[in-house]
Amino acid sequence: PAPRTVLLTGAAGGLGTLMRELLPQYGYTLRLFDMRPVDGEPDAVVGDLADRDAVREAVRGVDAVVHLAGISLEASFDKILKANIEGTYNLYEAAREEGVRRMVFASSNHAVGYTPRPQGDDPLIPVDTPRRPDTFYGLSKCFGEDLAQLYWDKHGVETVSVRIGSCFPEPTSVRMLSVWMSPADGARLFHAALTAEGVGHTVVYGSSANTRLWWDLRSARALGYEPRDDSEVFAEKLIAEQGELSSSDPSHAHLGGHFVTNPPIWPH
Ligand code: NAI
Ligand code: 15L
Repeated sequence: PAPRTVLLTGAAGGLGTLMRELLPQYGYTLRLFDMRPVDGEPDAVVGDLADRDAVREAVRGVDAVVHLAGISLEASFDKILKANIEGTYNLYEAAREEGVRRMVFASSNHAVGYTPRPQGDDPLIPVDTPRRPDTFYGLSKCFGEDLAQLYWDKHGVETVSVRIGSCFPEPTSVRMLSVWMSPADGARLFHAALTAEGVGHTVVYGSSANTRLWWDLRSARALGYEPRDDSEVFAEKLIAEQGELSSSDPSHAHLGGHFVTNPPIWPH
């Protein structure tokens, strides 16, 4: 049966706020979890992924989890270790113990951020391209994908790992013309990831059907995802303001964009 009750971790964040507005339209009842209070949601569970009892209680009785909580940008290794690596482990372990069968993991393009971006007629980047994290943050997403694979192979917990490009109401940079996922397409993709059958552990890229797309959406489409948006409607304005991406600028040479060159985390 399709999941109906879904735990949304990271519900107070940017993507969590968008998804808690959009996902109920697909018929889900959401349970919200975040270490910060969720605006206007007094029933949201305020808890830290580091608190194993709180995490276990949060997953009890849900059909599926959409896991967005964590540090969403580069940070010190110690912070990433706690929130993204140990936190994601705590969540999967709780899911296993409570019999939750379906997870959707917010991975990131920064798991493969050092991959040179396609230029000209170069082929789209496949989903099985070798991982090349561009940050400790991206490294934690590689860990999450491997953790998801382990919990499928060993425990039968299914996951769709979504390597999200940039999910914001509008693209705000020329790079985002390639990697943008509209919030509405994000909800379509999460819905497909929650309902597709037999996913085992499947990795997909998360973006809209952008004219300037850099990666291959076939594994996402195979779940039933049909993106409806294209960032190209924003292209003229953004390119007039910022210019085309320069092929010689190191911060535009890779999928991860400025995560490759910035922020400098060493020494930390
Ligand atoms: P965000 O930083 O706005 O939200 C993350 C939320 O997680 C925050 O509300 C924060 O309080 C919560 N959180 C952090 N550590 C926690 C902990 N230890 N326990 C409980 N809650 C904790 O990030 P955003 O943009 O909403 O992203 C959500 C997820 O999607 C993140 O995992 C991020 O890495 C991933 N992602 C987002 C992209 C985007 O375009 N927004 C792109 C690629 C990946
Ligand atoms: C991410 O992984 C971040 O969480 C998000 O804030 C954006 O920076 C996005 O990648 C991006 O690559 O634009």
